[in-house]
Amino acid sequence: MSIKIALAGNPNCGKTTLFNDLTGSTQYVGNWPGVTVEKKEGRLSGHKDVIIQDLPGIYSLSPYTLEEVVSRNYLVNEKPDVILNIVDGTNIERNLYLTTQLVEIGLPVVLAFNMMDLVRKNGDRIDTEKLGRELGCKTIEISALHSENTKKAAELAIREAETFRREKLEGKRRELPHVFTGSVEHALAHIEESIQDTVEPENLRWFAVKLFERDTKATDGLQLPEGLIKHIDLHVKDCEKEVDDDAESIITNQRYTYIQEIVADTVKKKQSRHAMTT
Ligand code: GDP
Ligand code: MG
Ligand code: K
Repeated sequence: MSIKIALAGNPNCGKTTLFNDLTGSTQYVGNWPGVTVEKKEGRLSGHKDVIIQDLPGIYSLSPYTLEEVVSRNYLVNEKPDVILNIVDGTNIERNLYLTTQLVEIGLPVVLAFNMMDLVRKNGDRIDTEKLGRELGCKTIEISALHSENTKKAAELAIREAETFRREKLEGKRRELPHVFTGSVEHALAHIEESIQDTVEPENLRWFAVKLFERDTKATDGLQLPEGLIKHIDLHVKDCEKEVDDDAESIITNQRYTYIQEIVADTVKKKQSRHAMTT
């Protein structure tokens, strides 16, 4: 059975280094259809049935840059078997913003905490297992530059893809992290309910958040009836009134707040910036 692993992460998180390490000389380089964004694909060394798909480096899955749109269209429409999300261990807080979006898509996500050689050198501590439990992902610590645990990361992704496939057949649904506050969750629950006949159960959260944000690029393909879109918008407007902010900012701000909370609980920097400047 063939498996497709998509590599996703921020710019400079070490994606190319990992991709080269995993695929060796079996790379194919082209462009994504219709755009001059580089597309790189390769075969996992030693596994002829496993394809590694490199995605453009991105900070978010918002609709503003070509790279973001290419990445999310690929993940949502082509549906790789698993996402291997490379997280720069020296820059956790910024990197996890993308992670909170990736887990909503409804594909299994494995978190590879990269640059662990630097993290250790700096004397910082990251409870990667706890972060994984919080975000609902399997985790591994790697150093792509030193080929440390890279093969294991790919193998973990393969196992996750197989587990997810089995669970889907059994009709199991995975729990998502609790990112948003009550009034947002309330609106999202209503939206999910109103589109449950249109999208696959595991993709409900992704489309509900996109509809909440009025991200039409992501939701036009659903071809929802006009009346339903108006109905959804009433829930969004209620929430905007209650939180006193616009929908897109609400989602963005609550992601940041959530990440700050889980990072405060799991990442201990040896030297805080304050300690260094005083
Ligand atoms: P990309 O933008 O995500 O493709 O990142 P690159 O693979 O180009 O890596 C960015 C920089 O980080 C390069 O200078 C790499 O050599 C370096 N790098 C990647 N992985 C590691 C790692 O595990 N440890 C260290 N110390 N440097 C790394
Ligand atoms: Mg690169
Ligand atoms: K092209």
